[in-house]
Amino acid sequence: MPAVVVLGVQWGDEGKGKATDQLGSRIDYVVKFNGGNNAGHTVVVGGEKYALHLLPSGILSPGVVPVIGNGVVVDIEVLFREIDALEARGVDTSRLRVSSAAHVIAPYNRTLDKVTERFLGSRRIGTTGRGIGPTYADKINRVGIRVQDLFDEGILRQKVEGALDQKNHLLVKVYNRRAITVDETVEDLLRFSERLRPFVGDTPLELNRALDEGKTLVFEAGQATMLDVDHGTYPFVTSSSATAGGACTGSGVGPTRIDRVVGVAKAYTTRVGEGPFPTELLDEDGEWLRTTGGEFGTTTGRPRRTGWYDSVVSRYSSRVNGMTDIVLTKLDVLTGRDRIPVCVAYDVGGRRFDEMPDDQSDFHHAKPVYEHLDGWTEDITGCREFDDLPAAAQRYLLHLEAISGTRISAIGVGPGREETIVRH
Ligand code: 2SA
Ligand code: GDP
Ligand code: MG
Repeated sequence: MPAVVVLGVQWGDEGKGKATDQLGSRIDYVVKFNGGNNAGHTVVVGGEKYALHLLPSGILSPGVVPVIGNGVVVDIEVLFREIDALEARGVDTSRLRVSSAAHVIAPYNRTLDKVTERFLGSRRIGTTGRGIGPTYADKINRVGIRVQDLFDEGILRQKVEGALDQKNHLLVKVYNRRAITVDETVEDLLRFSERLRPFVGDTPLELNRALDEGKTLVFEAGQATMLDVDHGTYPFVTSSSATAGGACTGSGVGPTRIDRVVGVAKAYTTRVGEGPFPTELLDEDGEWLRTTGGEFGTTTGRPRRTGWYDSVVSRYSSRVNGMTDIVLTKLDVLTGRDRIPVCVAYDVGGRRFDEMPDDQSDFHHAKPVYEHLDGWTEDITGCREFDDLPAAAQRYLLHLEAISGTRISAIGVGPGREETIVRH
């Protein structure tokens, strides 16, 4: 498996960090290709818990080269905070590579993210407030700052001036804030540039050469399919391509070189932030899932919204990503339920939708059509083979596999690296 994409099937936090980390012993490079420090991956190694935001999960495996690809937006201060915290715990971060073409989150974009959300009021997206959306907007608007600009103060100054022309108008006239100066911004952006320099390089070239040499690459998505700017529940999405195509544009590796696309899905569903969520549970079952599953944001600590498994979402995700495998995580969380509902279709005002409605209003009004499967009470965290699982858990998995559009090749039965059942 020379090149594998690992991505989220639902609305994020499916356990992509753990899924990538697990492949660790067999891989040479882990490439982050979208998003920034809005992401939060929790990986548990030998009982030690690591929360990663900007760094790819591969940083925890000795010998793996972690790469921040051109599609990522980088908050340089956060990057070094994360590096320092890991170094303090004995993790070697010296192998990190950062694309010279990645965009940098400027301080004014963090400010704009927060004030825009406040301004939107009830129409807010529920962003992480890290400046992600405004930085991608600058990229598309061609007024972004790239990593390579940090090594030429003259060019950086020019670009910041150009960007601030627009921002200050917005900040002062619309949001009633003080204007931001070019000097303070340039000073802020240059603070870590010398420290950053040794990590920076032509990562598309390095990755393609690594593939030529037969190395194994994992492309690790931030966020998830339903938060993808094209394929997600727009406008309640993040501003990057979290789907399989993003792995190519965000890394400079062509689609013909990708061998497998692994979708990570929870055995139920969660969502952070605003936006439609058909299987959401606003009752005690939802609270039970949140408490039992520990569903609180890795980055912001926000409680995650919870609901039952939605196979309409999984089939949609299977399609738009060309998924070859599903890793189904957190099956252990469902232990102890008498019956487990699984959404197989939607009802929209009396019309049945077996597939994702392409009209946003229909999706906003979608009510889940459930099938009810038998639950199990046995502790499954010690299971390492499919056959070790109780019969009802096996039936639950086989049913999910039949309705999700892709084979389930691994199953998570606990947060630890080893708490996994591998089928294929
Ligand atoms: P943004 O900040 O512009 O990317 O926010 C836009 C939407 O994308 C959602 N989003 C996320 N959803 C789930 N997990 C994310 N990462 C953190 C985690 C979240 C946290 O791993 O737990 O700690 O709160 C993530 N990042 C962005 C966000 O909620 C908005 O709906
Ligand atoms: P990511 O953003 O997709 O990497 O996911 P997060 O790390 O934000 O959230 C997933 C959470 O589930 C983390 O706390 C993981 O440690 C935990 N986790 C992953 N797989 C399993 C599993 O199979 N069982 C249990 N109980 N927890 C898991
Ligand atoms: Mg997460």
